[in-house]
Amino acid sequence: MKKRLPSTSGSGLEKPLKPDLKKRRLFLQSGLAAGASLIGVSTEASTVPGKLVPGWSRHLGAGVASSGYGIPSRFEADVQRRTLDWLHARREASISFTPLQSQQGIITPTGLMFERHHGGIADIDPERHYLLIHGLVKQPLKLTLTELMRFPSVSHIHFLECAANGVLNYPAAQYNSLQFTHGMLSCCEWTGVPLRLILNEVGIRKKAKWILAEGADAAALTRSIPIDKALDDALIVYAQNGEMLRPEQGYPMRLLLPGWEGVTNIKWLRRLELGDQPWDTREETATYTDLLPTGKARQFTFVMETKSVITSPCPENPLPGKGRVAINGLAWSGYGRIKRVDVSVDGGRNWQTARLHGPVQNKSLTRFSMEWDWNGQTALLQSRAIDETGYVQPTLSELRKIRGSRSLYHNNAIQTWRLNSNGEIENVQLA
Ligand SMILES: Nc1nc2c(c(=O)[nH]1)N[C@H]1C(S)=C(S)[C@@H](COP(=O)(O)O)O[C@H]1N2
Ligand SMILES: [Mo]
Repeated sequence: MKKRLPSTSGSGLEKPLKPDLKKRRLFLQSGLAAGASLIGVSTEASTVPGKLVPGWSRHLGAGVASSGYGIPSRFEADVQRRTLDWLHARREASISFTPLQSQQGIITPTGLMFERHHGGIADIDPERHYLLIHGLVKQPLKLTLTELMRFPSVSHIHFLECAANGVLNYPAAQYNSLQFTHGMLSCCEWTGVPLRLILNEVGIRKKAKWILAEGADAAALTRSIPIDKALDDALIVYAQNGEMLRPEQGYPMRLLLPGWEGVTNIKWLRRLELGDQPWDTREETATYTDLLPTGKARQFTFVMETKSVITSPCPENPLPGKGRVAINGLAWSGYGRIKRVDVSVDGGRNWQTARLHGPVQNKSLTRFSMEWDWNGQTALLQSRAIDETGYVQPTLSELRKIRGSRSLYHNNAIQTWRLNSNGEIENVQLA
């Protein structure tokens, strides 16, 4: 089988080798040393009975957390959103990536959600913000946050994925890092008001077929949304994971279109205008369209199609040694629920059905796992998701055949991790 190794050819990018792994090792060493000197006992001290008892079991701990808002253990300080110096590192356009390699379960901690801003983070005073709903409506409406919160609300778990997630793997692999290949993805519990209820309130005129959604940030980001989605499962959310939205996620209100490309989920939402046709805004013409080999571009490719990835092992999570290991991963689909995930350890020749960890939710991340006896030899690990509509996650070569090499967005191809005999994982692409 021909394999193509991670390549930087033609991209002009440098490929840092497992940056997270190196950092994590360094951190663990220094963290241990600092901890040991602080409590004044040998590093052999542990909580196992019969061994030297460590300081944390012999002395009173600190009282309640010193700050009113808790933070993770200092030994987890390496779990961070990360950015790339060359990739939109400016306020005009910035991106940070979710550390999926450290995510336990389906909920992304709020402070670790990837960010994508086209004009920086708007710092909005909710007292001075309102949402205007106008255009082809019977009665235009202005809604403050307080007024929005008077509507009946729902809480749903949904993933959010940037259409550009996977761009660092297309057409060629560039990074040995799950965080950078798949980290424009997050999943949380969103609380807000079904847009349908608000549209009922204003009264939709017959000719209305599209809605223009506009943000209050410096980019005034706008996208045209078909009215069917607005009446289906669209939400105006004001909270995530049990607290009000973070500024970087669109405080005080954002549009949430479950399963649809991140850019349509307008943050800092200030305006919804109903019209009879799309507006062809910048973010749906110059960008967020997919240029095909024929020279034609696909427009309004809203749905984030079925995808999965093995999160452990991965470049940041090497295997400690041969023997029985757990292969863990995440699967999701913008079409609905995940039905099945298959795992291969031989580059897609043979597949085994993985176990899904329920409850399997609609347009949400879903965990899967498979136990495997690793004999210590090189292996090609892959996962393939299938959703309830029967959609099967494509291989990279299937995707390349249709999309060619100029299309940037919507890379939902099967990921291949090469497991080397030393337990380390490399990002590879099969020919
Ligand atoms: N107003 C506004 N909305 C926006 C953006 C923006 O820059 N401005 N970025 C979009 C893009 S491209 C994505 S992928 C998601 C990212 O959401 P997050 O930052 O909460 O992860 O928000 C979308 N909504
Ligand atoms: Mo995006």
